[in-house]
Amino acid sequence: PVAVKLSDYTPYPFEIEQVDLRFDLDPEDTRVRADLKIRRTGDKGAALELDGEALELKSVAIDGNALDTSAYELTETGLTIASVPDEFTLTTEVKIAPASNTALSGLYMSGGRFCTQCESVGFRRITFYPDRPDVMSSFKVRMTADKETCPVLLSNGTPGDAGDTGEGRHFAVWDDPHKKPSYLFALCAGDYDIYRDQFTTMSGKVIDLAIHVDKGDAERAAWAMDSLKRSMKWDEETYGREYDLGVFNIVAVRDFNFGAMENKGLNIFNSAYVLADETSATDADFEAIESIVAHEYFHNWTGNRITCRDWFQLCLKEGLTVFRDQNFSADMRSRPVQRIKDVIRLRARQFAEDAGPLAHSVRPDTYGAIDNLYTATVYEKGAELIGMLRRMIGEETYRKGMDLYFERHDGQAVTIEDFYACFEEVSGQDFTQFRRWYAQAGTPEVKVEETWKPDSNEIEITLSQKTPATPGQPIKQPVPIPLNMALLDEEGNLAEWMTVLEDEEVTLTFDLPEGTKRPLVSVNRDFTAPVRVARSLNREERLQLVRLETDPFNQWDGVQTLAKEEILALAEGSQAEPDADLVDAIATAIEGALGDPAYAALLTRLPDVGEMFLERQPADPVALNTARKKLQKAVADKLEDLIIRVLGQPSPQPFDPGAEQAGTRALRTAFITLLAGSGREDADTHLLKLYEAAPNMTEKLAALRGLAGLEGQARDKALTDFEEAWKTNPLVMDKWFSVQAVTGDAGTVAKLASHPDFDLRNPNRVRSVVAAFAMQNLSAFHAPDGAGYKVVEEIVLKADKANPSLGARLLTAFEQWRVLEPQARSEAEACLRRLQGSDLSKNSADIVARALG
Ligand code: HT7
Ligand code: ZN
Repeated sequence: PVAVKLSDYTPYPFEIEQVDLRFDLDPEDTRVRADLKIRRTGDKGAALELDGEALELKSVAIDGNALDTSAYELTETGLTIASVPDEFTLTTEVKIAPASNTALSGLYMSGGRFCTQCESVGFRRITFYPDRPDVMSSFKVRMTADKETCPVLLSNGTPGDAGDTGEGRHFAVWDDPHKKPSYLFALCAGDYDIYRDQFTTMSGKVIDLAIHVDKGDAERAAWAMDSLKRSMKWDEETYGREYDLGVFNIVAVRDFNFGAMENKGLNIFNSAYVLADETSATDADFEAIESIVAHEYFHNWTGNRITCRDWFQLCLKEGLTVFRDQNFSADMRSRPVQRIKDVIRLRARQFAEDAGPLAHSVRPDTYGAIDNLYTATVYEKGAELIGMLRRMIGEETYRKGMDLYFERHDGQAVTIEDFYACFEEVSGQDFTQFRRWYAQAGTPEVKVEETWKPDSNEIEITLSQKTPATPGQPIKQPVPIPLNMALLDEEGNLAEWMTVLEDEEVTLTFDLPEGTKRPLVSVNRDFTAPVRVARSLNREERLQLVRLETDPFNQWDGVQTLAKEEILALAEGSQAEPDADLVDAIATAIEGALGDPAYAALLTRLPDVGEMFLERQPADPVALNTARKKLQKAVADKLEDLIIRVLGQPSPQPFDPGAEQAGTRALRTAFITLLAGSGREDADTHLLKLYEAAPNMTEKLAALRGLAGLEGQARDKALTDFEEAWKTNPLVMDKWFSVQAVTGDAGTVAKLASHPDFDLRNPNRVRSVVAAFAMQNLSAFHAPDGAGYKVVEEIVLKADKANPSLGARLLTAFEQWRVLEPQARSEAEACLRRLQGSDLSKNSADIVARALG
């Protein structure tokens, strides 16, 4: 594909002052009439260029005068009118067929209802328009639809006139007073059950809130509503941001390419992130709903009121909004636990991306396919950069900078430079060097070397940084790295400070009081910077550090590092069995943390196989998986009594999705996982009992997952029971597909793909099999015989035809192929070459070409 470049940016030469849209909705033949009030703002001779894709043009007129076909040029990608006046109204009429739109971009149908997805370039599949975020306009929408199938008609803004139009049809008008780019346009029409509530803002305005769901699902939207109200309050208290319309609507749809979409006043959600109750959703689902509802709501200010000038600036809204939602979750739950979860996600997804052929900077300067820009780097690393900014200037100055940003740029489409100018102004600091973080791909590695001088009681700490080369960026500059550090001894913290490592290397010297014993150095506490820390400590020193560490993140991370080294040693054969001292230390850390069960649960987690790919190459996923299981079994043996005791206690009742109970359940499910990996003869019968007795989905699913990894009758019984119980609930059935995909092999995936309920058109279902297998079951996906690749290839080729966005996302599972042991590597390469020779969508072709490099 032809690359789009940041350096090619030019402003649009026209202003669209007003957009009037009229929809005559029909699944096969929807008519869209657009009246655009246009004024020239740029070059006198500029032609009017409008984007348009998969549209059947019926008519085009300027100021009411129909244009002859010779007056415009119509192509596969748009409509150009060479000569237009300086001020005029353009009217176009197009025909579209929502029922045949399988790409789920533009106007499409899900579960018999109309819905839209316009970010990033879906609006051009609805009407001809300058479909770019820097063209902001006021939208008025009138839609007509069948009254029986579509009693509810929604769009952005606030509702206006509504009524019958005869012949069983009716209409509704929606008006959005806030100027917005086309990617925030939304329309939904259908028959829903509605969960309603209200929120009173800090200035006393009463907002009507409504969540629209499938028939019969209304009560399952209660948690999403509760999360929405808490998000609204949090944004007022934390950022001084008030909601700006009288209504806020959410619509849940079954077929959706992403988690959710922040359309102005009308958020559209993947139903997986709206619907939850104790019997059908896990605590992870409740947590995800809370954070995604918050994320989309927070976009109202960081994304909608102030948007991106162009798609290269995507991190401006996404990194910042992820940072905001992470802090919301930390305030709702436990800050250290939230930090650990955020870092697990960052390392699993973003560090892997940064280390492979798909590496790109947080603000890339070129892209091949826009959909492929929605990455962990833009979102998660983007959030880390805001976190570093806040740490470097302090919370108060950060808030001042945000206030200035909101005040200065409200109603505008801006850049990262505009954002940082606000922080430079309030802090007096220069962020030129810091902005390298936005331009450079790759995860910096910070090396820590210590010298202890007992004669002078001096400790010298040398910190140095290096960012590895990434595709297209062989040479890297140093970036400012804020590192929270401490010196620890038996009593606690001897000293605590933050160093910003600006240059390639810095040496810090500390004179300590006479008689001080050699202190331990704690680095990157609370994960202040998204870097990899390299230290040449031996096991003894690491064990000591875990014991004395006062920072919960670093204590957890110390255990992770020890576990990683152990798994590597076992996988490489330099050690036959797990070291008893190490297993003792892990068990002791877990036992010591039982007062905070959510944290204790995280301590039981061993690093995933994929995390080890970053540590030593070539990586052998099968050996790593076997080694990981060995260590897990040793920890399970060590904790056997505790596990049996904890699992013998009843689960907390009545169910509450809040942090406290969720923490207790997190420990219970962690122990269920350990039990499953214990190798005990009675593990399967014990798990089956737990499965049958579990009063909530969190524990039921943990037991089912444990059983799914064990052959035998208990497994079959539980899987059959689960399917029978939940076959009419698609979201729960996704879990049934997923547990088998993460524990089975290529044959399991083939079997799941031929199940009557496997639906290639439903992204959730496809992801529950293919993404679960290819991204969470690495030893099977990367099986040396290539069977994992073949089964994924077959399904992805089919999915990609209907839905390029889905196809391309699944193919990112191949991003690590170059680091694999020779057999898997050569099978992966062969598969990628076959894919390259196939008829792929533009999105997927972009991923495959970059993966092959
Ligand atoms: N801003 C939203 C992005 C999104 C999206 C992007 C590409 C294709 C489909 C999509 N659906 C939603 C989601 C968010 O970050 O809030
Ligand atoms: Zn977002």
